[in-house]
Amino acid sequence: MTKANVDSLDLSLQSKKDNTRRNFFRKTVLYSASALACANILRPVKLKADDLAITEQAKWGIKLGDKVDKYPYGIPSPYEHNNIRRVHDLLSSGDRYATVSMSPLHEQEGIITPNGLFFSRSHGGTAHIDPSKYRLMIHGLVKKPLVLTLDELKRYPSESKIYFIECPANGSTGWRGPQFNNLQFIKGMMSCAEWTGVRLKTILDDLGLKASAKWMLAEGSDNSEMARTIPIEKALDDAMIVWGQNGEALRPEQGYPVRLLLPGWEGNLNVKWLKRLEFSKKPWHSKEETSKYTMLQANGKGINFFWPMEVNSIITSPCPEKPWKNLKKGDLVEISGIAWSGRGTIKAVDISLDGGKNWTEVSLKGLVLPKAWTRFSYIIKWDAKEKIIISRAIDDSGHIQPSIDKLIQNVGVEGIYHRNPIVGWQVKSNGEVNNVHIRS
Ligand SMILES: Nc1nc2c(c(=O)[nH]1)N[C@H]1C(S)=C(S)[C@@H](COP(=O)(O)O)O[C@H]1N2
Ligand SMILES: [Mo]
Repeated sequence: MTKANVDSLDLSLQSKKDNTRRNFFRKTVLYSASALACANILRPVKLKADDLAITEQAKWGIKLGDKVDKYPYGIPSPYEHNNIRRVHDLLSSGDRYATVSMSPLHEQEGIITPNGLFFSRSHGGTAHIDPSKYRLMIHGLVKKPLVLTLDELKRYPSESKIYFIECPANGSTGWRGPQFNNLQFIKGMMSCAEWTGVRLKTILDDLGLKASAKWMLAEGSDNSEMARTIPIEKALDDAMIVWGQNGEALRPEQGYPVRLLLPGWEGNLNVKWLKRLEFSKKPWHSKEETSKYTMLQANGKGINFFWPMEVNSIITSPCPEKPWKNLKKGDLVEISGIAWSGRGTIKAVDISLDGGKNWTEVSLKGLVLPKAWTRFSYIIKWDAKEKIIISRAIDDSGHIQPSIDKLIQNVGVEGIYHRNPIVGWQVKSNGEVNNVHIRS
């Protein structure tokens, strides 16, 4: 086992050569955009003045609806029954306590994952903590060690920030081939939310960190007693102790009442049901950073302490669960997806319709925030021909998604963490979508 600095094994640093290639192929952008300017999204149809769906009173409008207070806590429309998290037996070894329930990315709109759909990964089941019994201990190399209740913790000034959380194993299910023909099971080990809590730096400024403190241990109080060591630089940078998730208390699956949030870093470092932060001179080498969560390289050696999630992207529409239906040649249709990077902000996303020969820079829509999901969109004119549609993201730290082959050269095939290669879908002439393994 060797230790290394985060940047010493660079999975996806953009090379000069890649830059030139990108600029060359970008020249095609203007051409394709102008070709679309004169087309319509929907073909005009003849209006039917006597369309019963419009002229007759609908059956849901004849009677009164539900009483407005029927659901003190609202529930989704019963027609949205397919928009649910899922566990796959292949990944759960028959056990629903130490596994992952994946987010339905094919149903995801925008960049905020609803709380009931946030992916849930636990090593010892979902703990339920009575908030009045909750305590957080902060000790070790601090001048004023203390134990906080939840009310006391919430007296610190709060912030709300949008960040994704991604398990480093996300993508591993598609790494060696198209094992699942399904977006949810390929990329559903991630979600994005607005988190509310206090910056860890605010607490540490208050308690007084000793100069010798170089590492922080974060420990959970659940059955797995998940513990991870975090370098002090991250603790003093953007780390947060959070109690809010999309405008309400954290969900039990996300660590109610309090979790650690380390924006952009491996999911497992975001310790849930947080009970203790200890500051020390040296790292701990907990079970999670020796037996798990090390980064296996091509030479068979593992690196421990490999933190940031790499720049990445995935097309969410179309996808195998959401094929293109009833498209006619000449129709305009939107390709949409999510890009993200644990190292910074998404700078650009390129899409190729031919498996990587030609690339076009596409638009980023809505909020473009550091360490948060970013939506991208590209409207094409459907030509009813089979395509391989893939995306690649570039972030403002200079990283670009590598091809599968380039990543294999760097890290070999055996490991399962930090797999961020360019992936995508085969879209058939009838609009059906399949997972394909694109080697180049
Ligand atoms: N206490 C504790 N914290 C934990 C875990 C756990 O099992 N126990 N799982 C970790 C892992 S492996 C991941 S990927 C993230 C998942 O966060 P989520 O369940 O909120 O999506 O939580 C991390 N924090
Ligand atoms: Mo994880």
